[in-house]
Amino acid sequence: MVFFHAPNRAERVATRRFVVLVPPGHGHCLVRRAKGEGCRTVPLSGHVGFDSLPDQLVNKSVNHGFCFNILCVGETGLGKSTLMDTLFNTKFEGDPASHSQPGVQLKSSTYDLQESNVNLKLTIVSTVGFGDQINKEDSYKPIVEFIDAQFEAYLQEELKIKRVLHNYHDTRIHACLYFIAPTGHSLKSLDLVTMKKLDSKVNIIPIIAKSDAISKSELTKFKIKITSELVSNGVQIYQFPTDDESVAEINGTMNAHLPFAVIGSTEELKIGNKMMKARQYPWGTVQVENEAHCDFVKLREMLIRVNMEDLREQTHTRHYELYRRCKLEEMGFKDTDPDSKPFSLQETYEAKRNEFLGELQKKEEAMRQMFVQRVKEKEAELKEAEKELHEKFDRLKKLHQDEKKKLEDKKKSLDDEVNAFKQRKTAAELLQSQAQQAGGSQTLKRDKERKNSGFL
Ligand SMILES: Nc1nc2c(ncn2[C@@H]2O[C@H](COP(=O)(O)OP(=O)(O)OP(=O)(O)O)[C@@H](O)[C@H]2O)c(=O)[nH]1
Ligand SMILES: [Mg+2]
Repeated sequence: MVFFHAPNRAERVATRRFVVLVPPGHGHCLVRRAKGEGCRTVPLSGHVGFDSLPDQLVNKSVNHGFCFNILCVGETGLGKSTLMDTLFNTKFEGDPASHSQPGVQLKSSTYDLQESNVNLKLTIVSTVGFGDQINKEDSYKPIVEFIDAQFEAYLQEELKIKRVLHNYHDTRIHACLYFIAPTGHSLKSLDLVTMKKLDSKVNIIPIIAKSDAISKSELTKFKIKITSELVSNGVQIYQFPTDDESVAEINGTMNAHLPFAVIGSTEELKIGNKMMKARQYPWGTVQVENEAHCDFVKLREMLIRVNMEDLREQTHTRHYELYRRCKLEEMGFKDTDPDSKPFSLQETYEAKRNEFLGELQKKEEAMRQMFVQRVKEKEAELKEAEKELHEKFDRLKKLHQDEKKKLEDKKKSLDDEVNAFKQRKTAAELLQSQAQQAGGSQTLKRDKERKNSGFL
């Protein structure tokens, strides 16, 4: 059975102060005023009834219900799901992740829980694939982005004209349980880098997971080593508050036990004549809720039973406030102007609008200049190309003319040669025909002479 502490921390503080002001058995109230404030102390002569204010506050909160969001950051298989099941005494769904995820992801599940008449909307967000990549440089990024996304969603709701914050499902992370592997050596650089990136955004509670894997003496040294590494690297972990005197002592003691060494198990074993959550080994049994065996009870006490409200409050007043401030400053909102006068929303809006319009104009001008410059460059390029083309054309024209002249000269000389040849040919033919004629008359003469000599 899980017990939620109602009233919350603020209400407890309010109630305590009230008790101081109204001595039991007195029908009237001593109304005090703080020094320097301009109000008078007046006695009441009868019961008025505003002493029920804390009760009204508690009733309202109980009727409305509570929400609590836990982020479990830790390597695959370190016992995140088992610890959540053990802490809340139930079985949440959740399949084991594989070790072959290409990157880190976050898985979120929301559950409605009820204990006595208190309703709790619990969201458990777990890392999937954390520590499984060869290059772990960016492993923290999806976690930071997830936390910021929840802050951003809340801020957007706050900035709406019609906002419904009382009904809003607040998904901002209230507690980050950081699971440290039970190596017994020291923190891994992945742990240090991730915690350092998260410490200004979320309440980090470091825990040594599967602490049944470390011996008692090793565990003491391991805790000291982890604490000194966190300090030397400037990692701010969540400190249980000691300003509320009703819990100051227990919280102070518990701060010295951090990081809690936890063991998770949903298995119930009979020990003596009682059923207890435990893990059974060949050599014996380790009891989850036995403070001599591990710090599970301390964690449950601190996280759920004593400081749940402080974790919620710190998330809103410290981490969300920081996110909101940075975001609003980024958007140009300021509380005071350069003369330390309050800045009105209207002025801020107008200043931002003018700044935006100025920037827009500058950008437009720059773009216009760039356009003109580009056109000029293109024009020059085209002119250069045109000039080159003209030169090329002239060159080709000249070349063509030269070629043409050469060809004409060649043709003329060929024509001359042809004519000369023709003349030579005609002369040769004439000579040949003359020779043939001369040869023919001689043959005739010889035939005649032969004939004449034959008759003789
Ligand atoms: N020895 C030991 N084993 C544990 C402890 N807590 C869980 N386991 C075992 O470790 C294994 C993984 O536990 P899970 O709770 O699934 O771990 P997980 O971190 O949720 O794993 P993923 O979601 O897959 O990253 C299971 O076999 C659990 O029984 C523990 O405190 N000590
Ligand atoms: Mg799991």
